[in-house]
Amino acid sequence: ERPRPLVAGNWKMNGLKASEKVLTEIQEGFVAALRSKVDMAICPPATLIAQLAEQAEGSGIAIGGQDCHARESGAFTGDISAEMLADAGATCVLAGHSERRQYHGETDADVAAKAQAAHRAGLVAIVCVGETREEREAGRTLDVVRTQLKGSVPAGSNSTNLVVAYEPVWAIGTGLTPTAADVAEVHAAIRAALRVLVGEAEQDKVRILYGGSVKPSNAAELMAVENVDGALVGGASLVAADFLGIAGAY
Ligand code: G2H
Repeated sequence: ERPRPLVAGNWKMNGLKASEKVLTEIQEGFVAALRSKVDMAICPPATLIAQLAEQAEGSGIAIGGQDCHARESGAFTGDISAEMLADAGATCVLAGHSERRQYHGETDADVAAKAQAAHRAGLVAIVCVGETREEREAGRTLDVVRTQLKGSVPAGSNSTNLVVAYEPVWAIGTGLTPTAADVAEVHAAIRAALRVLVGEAEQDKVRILYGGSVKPSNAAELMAVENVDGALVGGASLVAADFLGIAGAY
């Protein structure tokens, strides 16, 4: 039995108060037939979490953060803790998105600490992994993804507090996507690695999302791949019709 799919939107650094309209449209389109098949989450910028969490209440759409600090509070100017996200109404948070790894130098150990903080605050951690173009061309994809997973998934993770997102860095925002066979290979390797990380009884229930240039036109093919239990959607999650189209691919 496959886990219930999750379609999560990552708005990145996009969205103002007026973006409530996008959520309104998504809510209107998240009709019973769709709701019965997929879970949905939106990770807006932190400034919008409280507002959108209030708006989304009762709609079945979860609101999440895009990052959190490892500590609960303290002298960390500009940072936001997992507890603050939870207090604002978030129920999940991305950890180790490649843009955080790339632009903020986050290491696997940093990502594990953030995911652990998420668990401490009662949030689901969506841990992101993925290889660069150079790593893929050097044939190191599976090695890189296994190493990232091992270093980024904290102890105490299970199928209710962990989601893994595989996002090949070269596919992010580029319009390029790996072939279904490539995705199948990496997701199978992630599933196998999860055996060790969360245990035999939990590994097949952990959702493994694919992310990187997912759009309505390629969603059905990607989502049909074995061990693909949903999508992490960037650009297309900013347009309600596209995001709903992707969720409708199930
Ligand atoms: C990958 C993805 C969402 P996009 O970063 O996290 O973005 O769908 O724009 O490639």
